[in-house]
Amino acid sequence: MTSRTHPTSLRTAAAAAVAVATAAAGLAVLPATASAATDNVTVQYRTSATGATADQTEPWFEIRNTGDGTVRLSAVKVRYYFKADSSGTSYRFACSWAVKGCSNITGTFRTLTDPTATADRYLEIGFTSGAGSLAPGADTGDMQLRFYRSDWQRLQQSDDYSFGPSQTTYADWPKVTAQLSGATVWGTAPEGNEPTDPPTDPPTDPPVGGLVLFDDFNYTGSSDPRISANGWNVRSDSGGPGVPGATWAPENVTFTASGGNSVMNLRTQTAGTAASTRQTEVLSKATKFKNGTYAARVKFSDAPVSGPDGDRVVQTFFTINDLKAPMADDYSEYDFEYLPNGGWGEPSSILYTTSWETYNPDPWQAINQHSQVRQSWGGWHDLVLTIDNSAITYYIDGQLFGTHDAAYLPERPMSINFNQWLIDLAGQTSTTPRSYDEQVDYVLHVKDQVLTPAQVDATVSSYRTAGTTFEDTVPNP
Ligand SMILES: [Ca+2]
Ligand SMILES: [Ca+2]
Ligand SMILES: [Ca+2]
Repeated sequence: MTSRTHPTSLRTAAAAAVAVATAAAGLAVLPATASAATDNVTVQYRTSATGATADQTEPWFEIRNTGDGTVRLSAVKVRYYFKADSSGTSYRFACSWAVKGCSNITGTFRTLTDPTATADRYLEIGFTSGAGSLAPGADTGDMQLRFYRSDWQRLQQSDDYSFGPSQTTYADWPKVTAQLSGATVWGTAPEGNEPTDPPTDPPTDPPVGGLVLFDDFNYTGSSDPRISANGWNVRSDSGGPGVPGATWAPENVTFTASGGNSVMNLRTQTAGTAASTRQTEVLSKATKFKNGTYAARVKFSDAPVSGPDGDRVVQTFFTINDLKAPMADDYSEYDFEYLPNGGWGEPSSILYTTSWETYNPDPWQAINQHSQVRQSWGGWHDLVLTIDNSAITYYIDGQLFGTHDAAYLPERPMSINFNQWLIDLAGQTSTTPRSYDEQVDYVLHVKDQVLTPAQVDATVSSYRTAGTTFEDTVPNP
């Protein structure tokens, strides 16, 4: 890991002014005129499961670019509308085979806002950036998709809006819809259910497909060999950030149970001197995480476990890569940082989310955008960060916390990190020992997919239902 020498401090007016100036310069270099190309796609459909009832529905698609501009597949959504067997029935999506690669195709079920006689749900097909683009006239080739009841009972498809039992070879099929960057460009939705952007229909099941890191942090201790085998470093060196001369204490990373769940505890301690200051950090060994969704359930603490309060600790969840040179713009960092006792000029509790373009360590200069809320954030919180090609968005406990601009998007992959460190020793000058805990229940990353906080919860629940405490299918770049 890079030594994170820059305090994410000095969120000064000067830094903000630099950020604004950079954003304005960015706008100035955009092309003077937008492309005049017209965008359009058509959707062809066939099915190999033609029965009124079936073990699974098999909507196979080919999407063709019939416009004269290039179509990025990650901007395309296709909806297949159907009537659920009952309101309580859940479904699972799968991809059997696809020219564009099943790992690049996603499926999400949502509930229709205005149900009709033949549709109260839909399967929404999407694409990750790995699916690439369609040149004018090009198509996706075969996408052999299917979905089935979670309980594996037969499903009825004769009452489904988008089902076409006679469509045994590919042909245009307007009873599914396609959206391109949110605009409906193909097909007719069930009456009263024109697609909206973003979708207002709630997802009913976690998305399936794509590349995921999930860790429920179910380990026995900091020396459990599975921690390293699963791709984590427990930091043990010295160096920044934090009090000069402090060290990083792997033995202060422990595992305990909370509410029937294994949680990781990062304990940071001090007795008012650099030599007695022991900070904690756990970070992924791989720098392979970029666009997509990052989530963690984290317990911040407002007070020490024992000893006098007041230290300027920073409790974090963040992603980062290395600064190759001062002000190098391919630096990337996205932070949740809680300061229970203030610091960086703040008198008391404050939570920051910060998106970094770059910085210069000396003389200090920061180009970032941040959001902040001054209040206590002690206790458990659901932290979600999403990054796509247009924005960086932070949520806490399902509520939007901040949206940051495209000027701060990452240029290169990053690591995933949790740490707790001390800005300085000025918040509490006593030499009485004290320690502070930050706890982490799980971490989730879904590559190249923007999940809602509800979808994050559903995804974590599905891992727990399956008894899976760890999975990592995110490839190295
Ligand atoms: Ca049905
Ligand atoms: Ca856990
Ligand atoms: Ca950058």
